[in-house]
Amino acid sequence: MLSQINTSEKTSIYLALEEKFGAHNYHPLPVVLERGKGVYVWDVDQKRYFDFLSGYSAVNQGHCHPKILDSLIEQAQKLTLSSRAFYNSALGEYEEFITNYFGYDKVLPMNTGVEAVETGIKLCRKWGYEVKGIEKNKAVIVVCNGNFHGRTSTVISFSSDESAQNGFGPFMQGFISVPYNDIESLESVLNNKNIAGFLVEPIQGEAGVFVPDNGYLAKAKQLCEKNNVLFIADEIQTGLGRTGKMLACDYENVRPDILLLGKALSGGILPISAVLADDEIMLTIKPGEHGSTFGGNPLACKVAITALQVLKNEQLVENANLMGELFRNNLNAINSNFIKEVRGKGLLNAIVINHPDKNAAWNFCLELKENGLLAKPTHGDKIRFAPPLIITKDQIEECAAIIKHSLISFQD
Ligand code: IF1
Repeated sequence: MLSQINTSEKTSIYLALEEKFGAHNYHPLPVVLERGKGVYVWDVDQKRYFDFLSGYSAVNQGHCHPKILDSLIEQAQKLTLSSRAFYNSALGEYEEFITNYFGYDKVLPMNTGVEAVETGIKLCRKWGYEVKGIEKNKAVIVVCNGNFHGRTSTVISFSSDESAQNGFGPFMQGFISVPYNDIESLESVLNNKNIAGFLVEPIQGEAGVFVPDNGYLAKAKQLCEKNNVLFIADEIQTGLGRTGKMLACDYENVRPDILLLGKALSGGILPISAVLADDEIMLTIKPGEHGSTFGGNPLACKVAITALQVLKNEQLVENANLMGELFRNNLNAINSNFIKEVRGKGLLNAIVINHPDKNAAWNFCLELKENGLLAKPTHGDKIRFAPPLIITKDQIEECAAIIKHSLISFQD
């Protein structure tokens, strides 16, 4: 039975406000969230849901984590923004903390994930000219088909998604796209003297949680080293414990030359991103050549330190690994012909829907919503399941039961 859109009077008021006064750049599920705590969110009618999107993996630590909030509130009453025209008492402490945490010489602090991607591109190009010796304005960065790295004009220039590009040209030059998870294709382009870097998601999130073959990342890194090309890992969604390792690259012991982080770096409290690299790369950018108004603000620094401490102190990486395996086992045990595939690592998972109706995934998410679980389709027939990493065994089993129950009623 397809779920009728069932919205309360109060919900409808909020939907109408966004319809009338907001840009129509999203098509959200018809639910209006008002409060979040841990793995739960509540709508304006005080109905509780399991959040299986986690703000697109920004609330790995759970909604409104008390310790991260305390850091926010304490710093917010002291100094929120100094600008980088001056030093501030939180930035150096944060820079030392995060570079030790991930084992890099330096960090360039930014705000959104796509700003970290743009920064990584600029760093890679600068290194290409000043260290590798690439001819000026000839640097090329290799990317993968099916990538998602954000929505700025440069970044959509190398998207393979027509809807991400349509109407937004002309596009930035200097990118070559190869099939994901295809070492031969990557090798065939890397021996070009103008190649400066390879930008890759260790697992492609938006593409529908596309997990590459074991060994792909390690072989890609080896090829990059062999060809003096920088390996740039976009861990903005896969990083910070999401896949059951601190970084998804850790599954193959790959150390990126440039590491991009975002989202859960703040526990979903405010936009914080970071670019980590060693001196040979990072020091190619000189004073005044890059930055942003809020990059490295003291509020973000204190929040990020606590968000990173929470990941380790609450063993969220280990929990993501264990709960992810339990979740996939529960889903596979449902054994429904509606589920074509269950895939993922840690708590970054997705199911591929098997149904003739192109709206099946959307309608199934409406059914899940009715039954108290929020998830959203990606690219039509895939539904991503990514709860906060604090989720417990009992909650995983309760959610697997919700999915199973929803399947049965959906297919009736
Ligand atoms: C939307 C999903 C999309 C990202 C990776 C960089 C960024 C993202 C691997 C940019 C952002 C967000 C953007 C959001 C939906 C969500 C997303 F995969 F996570 F679901 F779009 F693909 N690298 N992903 O995933 O970070 O600038 O957004 O902070 O734009 O709808 P941002």
